[in-house]
Amino acid sequence: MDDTDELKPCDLAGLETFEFERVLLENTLSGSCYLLGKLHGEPAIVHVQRTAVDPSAAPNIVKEGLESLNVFLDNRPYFSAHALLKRGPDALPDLALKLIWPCTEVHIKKYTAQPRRLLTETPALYAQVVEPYISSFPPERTAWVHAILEGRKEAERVLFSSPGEEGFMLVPDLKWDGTTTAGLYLTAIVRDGSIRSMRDLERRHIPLLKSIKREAYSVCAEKWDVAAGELRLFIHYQPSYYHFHVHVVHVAHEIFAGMAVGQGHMLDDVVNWLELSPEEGPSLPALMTFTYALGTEHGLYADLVAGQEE
Ligand code: G7M
Repeated sequence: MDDTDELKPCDLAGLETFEFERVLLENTLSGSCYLLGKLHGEPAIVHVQRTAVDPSAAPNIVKEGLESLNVFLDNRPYFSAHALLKRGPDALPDLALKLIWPCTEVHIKKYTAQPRRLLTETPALYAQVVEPYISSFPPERTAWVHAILEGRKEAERVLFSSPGEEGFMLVPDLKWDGTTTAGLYLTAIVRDGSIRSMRDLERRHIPLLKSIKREAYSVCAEKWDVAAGELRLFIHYQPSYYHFHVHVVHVAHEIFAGMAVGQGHMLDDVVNWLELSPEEGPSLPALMTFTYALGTEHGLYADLVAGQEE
């Protein structure tokens, strides 16, 4: 969640005072929704989602973990039922909740259902529209990144950390609650704030990108017994914040918008572009034209459309 640094000691515990305004987005696949409302007088987004079922816990749940069962379809050999889980000290959580509070207009736009359209960004359009947009990005939007890098937030969750300009940190992504290995989702955040997106990468960053890959493989093997061939390492363009980071996601993870063609770029491919870049002058990521989809409410959308038409 953005702006975690600014969280006052509110918290999810104050949710009973949440004043609901409207549903921003509904996802029938994950059975989740984003609600907009007010918390302690300030705008808030609450993401409500059913927790994933851990396959290793499922047999026991089915055998002895159910409090009640309501069969609503009986058409042998097909049966469907609603069930309630038994309470108790070992009970599994029913919901995974996330809160963005206080949230901004940018958050509201981001999580509002909206059509997506394909756009083509040439290097000229990058210089004219995207670069100024990135430069004007308020520093508060990445306060949570600095809080992680400086060890003020999420310190107990850090999986790997290396110091210096060429260092980075590996942490579980906000989206992963750690329940299932198939949902494994980590983020590698680089320390060098001058790399704002994939477009800023140069040949000299190859060792950094390779060490992200190496450490991600090693952490996932040691901690979750997940092999290199089970991991998809990729970069978003456009990302939602401009401090360079790499997504590390289990190959069995449900496909989501950020994995769509155009939006996600394999880390290995990006390393290869850098290896093929000229020794002098701009690197391939700076010279390439990218085609990707953007939500029509995205801060870049209108200017990119206008720029394309010129
Ligand atoms: O590449 P893109 O900018 O789209 O992805 C950003 C990633 O950062 C997403 O996968 C978010 O879930 C993740 N993320 C965002 N925030 C605000 C946090 C946070 O506070 N902590 C962690 N660990 N991950 C975050």
